[in-house]
Amino acid sequence: MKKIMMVGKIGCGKTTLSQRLIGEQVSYKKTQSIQVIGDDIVDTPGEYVEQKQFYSALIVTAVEADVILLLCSAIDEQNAFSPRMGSLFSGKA
Ligand SMILES: Nc1nc2c(ncn2[C@@H]2O[C@H](COP(=O)(O)OP(=O)(O)OP(=O)(O)O)[C@@H](O)[C@H]2O)c(=O)[nH]1
Ligand SMILES: [Mg+2]
Repeated sequence: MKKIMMVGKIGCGKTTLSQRLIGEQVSYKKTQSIQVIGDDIVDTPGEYVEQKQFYSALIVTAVEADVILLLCSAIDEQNAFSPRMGSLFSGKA
């Protein structure tokens, strides 16, 4: 599997999706720091995209990932991503 990094607002479902992708039982646990789930998924806290001072942490963590998933909740009326924000990640997003 390609190395995936999850990026998105608090509670959008990054950890839940990661657990489902590796076939783990879904259990709620607030992500407080960058976590590796299974062998190939890097899960990030929603605060890292909601607070600009953490963008640099996302950018350096993305170096090891093949694909960056920018996730939005289907029921959220606003997303956290500015136009062309994916370009921060060298075309991997
Ligand atoms: N607070 C809370 N939310 C839960 C619980 N069980 C499921 N959820 C819901 O699960 C949704 C997705 O949660 P996560 O997958 O942890 O979301 P996330 O994107 O990883 O969020 P962060 O880790 O905070 O960045 C949330 O929007 C919650 O509404 C629970 O026990 N407590
Ligand atoms: Mg999480």
